[in-house]
Amino acid sequence: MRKRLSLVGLLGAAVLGLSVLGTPALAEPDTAAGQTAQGSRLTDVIPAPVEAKPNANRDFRLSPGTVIRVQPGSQKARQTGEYLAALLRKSTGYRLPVVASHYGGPSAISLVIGRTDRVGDQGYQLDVNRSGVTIRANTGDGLFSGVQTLRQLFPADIEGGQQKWRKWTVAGGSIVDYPRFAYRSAMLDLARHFHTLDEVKAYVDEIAQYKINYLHLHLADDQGWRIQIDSWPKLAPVGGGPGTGVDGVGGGYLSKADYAELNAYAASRHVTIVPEIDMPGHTNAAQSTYAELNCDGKAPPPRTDIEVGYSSLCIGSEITYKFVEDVIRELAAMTPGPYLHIGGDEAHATTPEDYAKFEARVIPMVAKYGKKLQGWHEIAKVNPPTTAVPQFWDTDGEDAATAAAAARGNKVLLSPANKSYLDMKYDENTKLGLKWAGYIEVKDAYEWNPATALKGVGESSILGVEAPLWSETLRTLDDVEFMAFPRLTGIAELGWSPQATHNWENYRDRLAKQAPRWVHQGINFYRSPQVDWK
Ligand code: IFG
Repeated sequence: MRKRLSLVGLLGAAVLGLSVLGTPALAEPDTAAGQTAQGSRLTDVIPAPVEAKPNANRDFRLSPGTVIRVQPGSQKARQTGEYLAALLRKSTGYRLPVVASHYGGPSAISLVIGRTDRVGDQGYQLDVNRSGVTIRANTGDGLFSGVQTLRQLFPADIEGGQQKWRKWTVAGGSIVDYPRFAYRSAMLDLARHFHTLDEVKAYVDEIAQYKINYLHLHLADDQGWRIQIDSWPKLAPVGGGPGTGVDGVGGGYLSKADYAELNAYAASRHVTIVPEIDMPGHTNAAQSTYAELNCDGKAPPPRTDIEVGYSSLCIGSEITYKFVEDVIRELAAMTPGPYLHIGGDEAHATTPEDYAKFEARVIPMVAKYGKKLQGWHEIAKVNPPTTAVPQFWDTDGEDAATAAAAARGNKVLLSPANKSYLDMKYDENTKLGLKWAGYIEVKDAYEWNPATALKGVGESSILGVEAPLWSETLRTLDDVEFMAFPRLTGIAELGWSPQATHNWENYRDRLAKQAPRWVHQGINFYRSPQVDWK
């Protein structure tokens, strides 16, 4: 991943070179209880843990002899152990071997998957003592979440790419933690502008540190088709060819091999990919590639503008359903995750009757190929199966069809555009982004409650939250990061932490302390004037 060799890092390496003979103790100023110098307190973590009990008498200092201990026979624990070791070795220079053993010795970080009360299948318990750290969870996902928390308990320097010579102290105490909502998601639009496999992998790493566990990829739209489909072989190379994308500069697509690699990489970060093929609207890239997909048999020209709502598959034509089924079949076969998103938004060029006819034929295809269905909340109008997930994206906090679906038992994914759309400008000075849903500053993205965001859809009907990032105005990973950070961390906290912990003043202090980490990671975040950045 991208690392910027900082001057500090180079100086640090020079000091290290001088100090091979000994390790003179670095004085570390005394600090408030539970706050190690430049380290962070248990209560600084984002998302805020359910329960954090600092204990200043139990600080742990990593040493060159520390081991990372995993219980014998657990491949999941070992994978997370290796992930943690890689994170810590870079900046400490310590060997930190991952050992499978029942006992860690005098200085160990122990990762254990075993019966752990109170934390469910995504939570963890974390205990810091003088002799080491223990993270316990019921599952690999929970263990990985615990490691993301531990990562934040080390000084921010831990995120540096070069060895730095200093004390690596973790504040003592214990945490019991588990998520409010099981589904916490980001969305990246590859259709308006193609983001490369490496850029998406970098984004996976960035969102995983805040316990986001799903990444929705918008893979097809009017301007571009971004995933290889063998049975319609021109879709990707033509629909995603050079010059496709807004302003004609967003060309590219994921081959099946790329997509497999991305899913595997995301899985190693405990992030599940949810692919979206938007239909029956937002389909110009497919229809400009295959003339037979148009009612008049004529292929419209490719589009590089940002207008929406003008395209529609040909609802009355049989070849449309062969096309859709071929795409769903191939996409389901290459997607390890349980969900397929079939879009359904802004079908302004499709009559309501035709929309209902289309969805009635297409919705069953998703289950036929073994997946659970997601769609923008417009699909709620056609009474989809109660296993389908409408994704709410409007701005007025109300949609009768979605509320009716929730009453029938559908779980709703919340992404209200005026709170969670990361492509909205921060304010009138933001160069990137759009503003149709209003400006969204850091506080706006944080100060809302999913349980009261949508009329008639209460806590028990909410699957989780998502922060979509549309790419009409984005060109680089720096652009993605500028719009995503810091607002994405607020959505991550809304998805994970108890509502009782939501407090803007407390959050903005914790957010400020993330900045040195983002600088080390090379994340191009927006320095909002609402936060006193460290
Ligand atoms: N709405 C469109 C998106 C995108 C967005 C940009 C949805 C579901 C505006 N549909 O959001 O395609 O253009 O903010």
